[in-house]
Amino acid sequence: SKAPVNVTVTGAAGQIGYALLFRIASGQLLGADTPVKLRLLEIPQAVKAAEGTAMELDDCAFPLLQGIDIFDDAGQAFQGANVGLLVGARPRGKGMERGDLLEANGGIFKPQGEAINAGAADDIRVLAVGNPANTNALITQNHAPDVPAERFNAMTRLDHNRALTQLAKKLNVSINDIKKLTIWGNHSATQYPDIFHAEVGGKNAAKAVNDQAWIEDDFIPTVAKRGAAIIEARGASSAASAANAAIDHVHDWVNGTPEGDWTSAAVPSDGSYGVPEGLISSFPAVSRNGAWEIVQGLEIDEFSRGRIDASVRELSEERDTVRGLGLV
Ligand code: NAX
Repeated sequence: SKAPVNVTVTGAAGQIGYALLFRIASGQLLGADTPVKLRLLEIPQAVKAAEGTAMELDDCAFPLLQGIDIFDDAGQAFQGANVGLLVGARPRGKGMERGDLLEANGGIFKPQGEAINAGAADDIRVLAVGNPANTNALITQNHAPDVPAERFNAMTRLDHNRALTQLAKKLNVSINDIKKLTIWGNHSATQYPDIFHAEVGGKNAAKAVNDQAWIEDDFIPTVAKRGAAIIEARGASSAASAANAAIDHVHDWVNGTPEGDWTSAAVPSDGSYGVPEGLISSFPAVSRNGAWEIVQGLEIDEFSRGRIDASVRELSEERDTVRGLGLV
């Protein structure tokens, strides 16, 4: 039988953590034939809550779950980690400027990068979920120089999944009929959900929609502001859907994406589509042999160019800010 995979989850006692851990332990992250060991990282005040979640995990008697360890020290939590899900982050407080937010998160993601560099397994794959996810991934990557840069991703899969459903509803088709949708840029309000290369039942999705006003005034803002709409409705931010997207992202990264389709993942740019090299930006991506490849050769029209550039500009500004803080 297969050796267990060590999965480190930060922010394990938070609401995404609660939605995520049971799915990892049941085999949905890596597949039904892969045993897992969970390594949970929390701040000291939340260790007790993480212990409570671990008790419930025990009570599920998951056949694939081979162990749970809980830590309040990043160095220990990332020892031997094969997968790191970086969920715990500092939320934006009242009156906090973007620079303050990036600095506070630097205090979390810099030591986690160092811990990954020092102790993670050679095949470590890291997904930043905690916001600002793209730049948190960049900070982590910069403090793990011995790990290949492409092993650091940020999550835009929730945005991708949100966009799939909005488009499916508009066209009154099944999710399964839609292929090749793309989220470009930053996981923020500037993100660009692109249906100009998407296909529905093999035909171009934008042509099937045939309504530029819907794309600009309805679809794009609905997807980009969905997080706020969830908070407004639920009184709490997206949790189960965010956990689901993290599962989808890592599952596809490890096991590959289906032929004839792609997904969206924020990966280090190689300069494709004019995105400055090194920025962790969302692209159309396929996964082959355990690694992401940015889909090449898409024609970008003027409308899409403007949207991509605006989101990438924001990512560049975030990078400049964390550079100024000495974090990258
Ligand atoms: P919660 O506040 O419920 O949980 C966060 C947990 O992280 C807390 O238990 C906290 O104690 C822990 N934590 C804080 N600092 C830590 C550290 N240094 N090491 C380990 N743990 C630490 O937030 P939750 O709703 O679970 O959201 C977590 C993050 O996901 C937030 O940053 C949120 O903005 C982000 N999201 C990202 C999404 C995406 O699509 N990329 C969507 C959902 C979500 O908004």
